[in-house]
Formats: sequence, C-alpha cells, structure tokens
Amino acid sequence: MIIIGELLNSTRREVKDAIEKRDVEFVKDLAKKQVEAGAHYLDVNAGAFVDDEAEHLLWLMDTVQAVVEVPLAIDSADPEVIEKALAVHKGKAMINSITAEKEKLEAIVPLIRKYQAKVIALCMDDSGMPNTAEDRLKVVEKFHDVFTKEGIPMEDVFLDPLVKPVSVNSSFGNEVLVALEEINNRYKGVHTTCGLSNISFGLPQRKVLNQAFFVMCVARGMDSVIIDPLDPKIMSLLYASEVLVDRDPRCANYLKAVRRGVVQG
Ligand code: THG
Repeated sequence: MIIIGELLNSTRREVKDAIEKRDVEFVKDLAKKQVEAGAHYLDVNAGAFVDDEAEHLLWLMDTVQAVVEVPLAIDSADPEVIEKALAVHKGKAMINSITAEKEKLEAIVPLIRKYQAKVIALCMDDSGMPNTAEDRLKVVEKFHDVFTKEGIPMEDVFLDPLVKPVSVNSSFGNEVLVALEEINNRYKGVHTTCGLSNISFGLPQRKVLNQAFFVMCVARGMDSVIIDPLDPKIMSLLYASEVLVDRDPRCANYLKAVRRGVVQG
C-alpha cells in the first residue's frame, strides 16, 4: 500500500497556525513522525492562504524537504501554485490533484510532462461531480485517452474515484467500490487512491465508517491511500487487510509491523 500522509494540511487549524508563525519545529516534527510511521509521500497543502498560497506552500515544502527524503504530494487547486512548487521539489513529485475539466487539464498536462511528475487524477470533469460508478469510468476513460496521447505513463497516475458522503445518498459508498474494481480490471498498471474522510461527512462516529470503507476499498484493489499514518487503528487495518487479499507474501509486512509495535488487536 502506497501511503500518502495527510497531516500537513492547512485546513487543520494547528497546521495553519504553524505555517503562519513559521514554526519550523512543529512542521519538521510532523513530517518526521509521518515518515517514521510508514508514509511514502507527504501531502503538503497551504490552500487556506488564499492570497499568498504559493509563498506559504514553498516555505512548507522547504521545511519538510530539509528533514525527510520522501517525495511530496503537492496539494493545490491552482496550476500556477503547482508550477512554482514543482520547480522547488527535490526528486519526482506528485501533484494532488488534477481534474478532467478541459481547460484545467490542458494547463496542467505540460507541467506533468516537464517535471515527469506523478499525478492524482480526480474523477471529475466539466459536467461536475460524479454520482455513479459509470460517471467515474467515463472520466477515467478521458484521462486515459489524454495521458496516452501525451505520453504520460499510466504507472505515474493515481486515479481517485472522488469519495462523497453516504449521508447525502446511501449509494455513494458502493458506487466508489464498483468504480475501483472496474478501474483495476480495465487499466493495468494504474494506481488507485482516495481520501477516506468524505465518506463519513455528516454522520456520528465517523472513524468507524472511514475504517470499514478503507478495508472495502483494499478488497477492490485500491493500492494507495491518503491517511493519517499516526492513527494506529487505520494502520493496523492496512497491514491486516493486505494479508487478507493476498498482497503480503508470507505475511512479511504484517509480521514486521507487529514487531515494530504498530499493529494493535
Ligand atoms: N482526495 C485527494 N486529496 C485529498 C482528499 C481526497 N486531500 C484532502 C483530503 N481529501 C485528505 N486530507 C485530509 C487531511 C486532513 C484531514 C482529513 C483529510 C483531517 N481531518 C480532521 C478529522 O477528520 O478529524 C478534521 C480537520 C481538522 O483537524 O480541523 O485532519 O479525498 N486526492
């Protein structure tokens, strides 16, 4: 499982404050802890700063890159901010995220090529947010056509089906699960990922819904996830579920995680 650590996000109050105050120690600590806990990428987001997002994001990236070696998932909706971030990133960056909206996609494809970046491709286009698995698969087909034409390898692409709250419509969880399975059937070599927290929006005891949904996504072949790697419950479920879908030969990763004390019963 490719783990993208989600904690360095300015939508979280303490992170926003730390960025604002240029609290180097707070940021370095949160970066190191997530990598020690197993994160392969660290998401970095300064989107809460509307007027000076780029300046804050570049400070955040510099600070993080000074203490950890893992690549960053540059989490911004603004192509200009993404370009500035790619220019200062060390190694092969990930862009989080792009959509299939025509104008935005045309702006971002040259950047993906120039920097040979990995990219999270969110299942959304000019017709808006998807409801059904079929809506999502249509967007995925669009991405596949563009990426193939432009020479962007599907191995660098992480398809995100776009998770919506089951409190809004009780079919929204299952539609994502069906989409994940079908994406994995149709497009060999592509990665799939998602954030979990939207699934439980508007309901009490959100964590149990996030956890159950995560295990189901793993069962449908999802091979990456955007999570809090410091949450022992979700990390335990990660190692356990990979054993159970035969993605952990001889249970080696599970046993190693148990020895490191990161699996709880
Ligand atoms: N797909 C993609 N990117 C994403 C998401 C996704 N980026 C944002 C989000 N979803 C994933 N990242 C986070 C980061 C932090 C938190 C949740 C998701 C978080 N939430 C607190 C909680 O759940 O308790 C509440 C916020 C707070 O602390 O104030 O910390 O789906 N491609």
